[in-house]
Amino acid sequence: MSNTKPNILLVYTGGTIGMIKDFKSGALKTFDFKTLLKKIPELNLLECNIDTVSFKDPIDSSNMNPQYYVKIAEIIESNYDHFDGFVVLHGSDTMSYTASALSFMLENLAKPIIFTGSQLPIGDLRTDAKENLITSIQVASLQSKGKALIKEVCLYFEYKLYRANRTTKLNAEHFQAFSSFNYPDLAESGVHLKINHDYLFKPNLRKKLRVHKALDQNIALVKLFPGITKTVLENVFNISNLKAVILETYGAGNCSTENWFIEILQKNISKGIYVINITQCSGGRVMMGHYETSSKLKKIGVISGNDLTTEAAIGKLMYMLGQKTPHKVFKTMYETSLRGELS
Ligand code: ASN
Repeated sequence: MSNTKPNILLVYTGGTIGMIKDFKSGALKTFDFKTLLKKIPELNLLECNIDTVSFKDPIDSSNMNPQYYVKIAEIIESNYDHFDGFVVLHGSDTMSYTASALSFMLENLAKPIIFTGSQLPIGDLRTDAKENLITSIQVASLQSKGKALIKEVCLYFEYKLYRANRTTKLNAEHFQAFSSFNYPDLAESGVHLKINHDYLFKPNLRKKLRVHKALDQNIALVKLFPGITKTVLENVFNISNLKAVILETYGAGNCSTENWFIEILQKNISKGIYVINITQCSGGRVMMGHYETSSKLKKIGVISGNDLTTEAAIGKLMYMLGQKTPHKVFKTMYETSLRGELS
């Protein structure tokens, strides 16, 4: 490979971007990556060297799971020193979950990992795949003084570059499918590629990349709704080996003040199960103690998820439990920003 142009590795995991219609049923299914590349001859015009690696069996991202996260992390780890940037092609449905988890798994990352995908397959006449892919590669190629400009896990979709662990998929139909409510866009693609330098993550460059592959899936996510019963909550906490529950509460972190509700939480927190409070609103944050309806949560030791997205809250939890983070520092560490995931 040439020394002057950046070297970019494309990692293909699956998703609509590389799908075709099944002849018989008409349903979309994944197809071979080599064919995908043939559909975009424009890639040869980019000012970088592109190499590719593909999952042997590409998947619809609804089948994504932490074992695949490890596979992606291992591909990045084994190619880290040979490439200047990485573009991960991924289905959009669970892209924010994977990209958020990867942001925690890759500690001291000093190169760009850009997740992208599309709403329409690359072969479709009106596809959004080409722009998403081409600009993602350009973003991953950006350099400043011979070093990567972007040093974090990002998500690029429909003209916007986001910090991955701040994103959520919001729309199943629009090309603008993602949003980052609680953190500004890192870049916008128009006639020019406008980078918001102040918002880029600045890692400690003296530290070497560490790849954490242990993720603990013994967690549950409960979205509160008016009318949720004691039986439902009790049964969630009775799951064997359960280590933590993320509660999606109302507004600024509020919930019912009924005795049974608080008692279940209190009993389980004292048994050592972590309870994390995030808001079911798309934007804004949890402020326990702001309303009477969240004061009790604060008192019994519920952990504040602040303005974490659900996707980031899950990734951070699996990562911190996988790390065997000691009980006495768990709350403080969870409430601290590790990769720019909370404000
Ligand atoms: N079902 C697809 C996936 O997530 C959706 C997409 O990529 N637009 O794999």
